[in-house]
Amino acid sequence: MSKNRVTFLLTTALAVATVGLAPAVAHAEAAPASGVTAAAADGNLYAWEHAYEGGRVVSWSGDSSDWADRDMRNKASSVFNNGYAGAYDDVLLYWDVNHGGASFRLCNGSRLRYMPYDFFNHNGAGGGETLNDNVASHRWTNAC
Ligand SMILES: [Ca+2]
Repeated sequence: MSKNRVTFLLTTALAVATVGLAPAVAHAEAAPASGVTAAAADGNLYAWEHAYEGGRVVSWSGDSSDWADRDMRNKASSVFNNGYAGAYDDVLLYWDVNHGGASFRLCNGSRLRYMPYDFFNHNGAGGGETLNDNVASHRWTNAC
């Protein structure tokens, strides 16, 4: 076997080894990401009657001028903005019906699991009051 032939074989073997290694490295890097998959956005705002997502749950894909439409006005104690990321993916929660009074910004992907310690901004009637059992309407916006 000539010296050139040996060099060719070694180079080929090295190339094969390198190619064989690349997918393994890529897979090792991709694996952790797939292991921490979060719940997929579904375009809805969720509200539960009790803290920690307990009790009855309702949802809206659009705006609501009065949470009585889901029998949830002044009853919600936990909420989750599971809207699709993009335009109009944030939610403003309002103290009064028809998007009136003070508001609270619930950014896309955010949740409040225990609302007694979350408060409306001082930007209208109900400002500074707890969100717990006080949300009456909401709308999707670009607030965050
Ligand atoms: Ca409640």
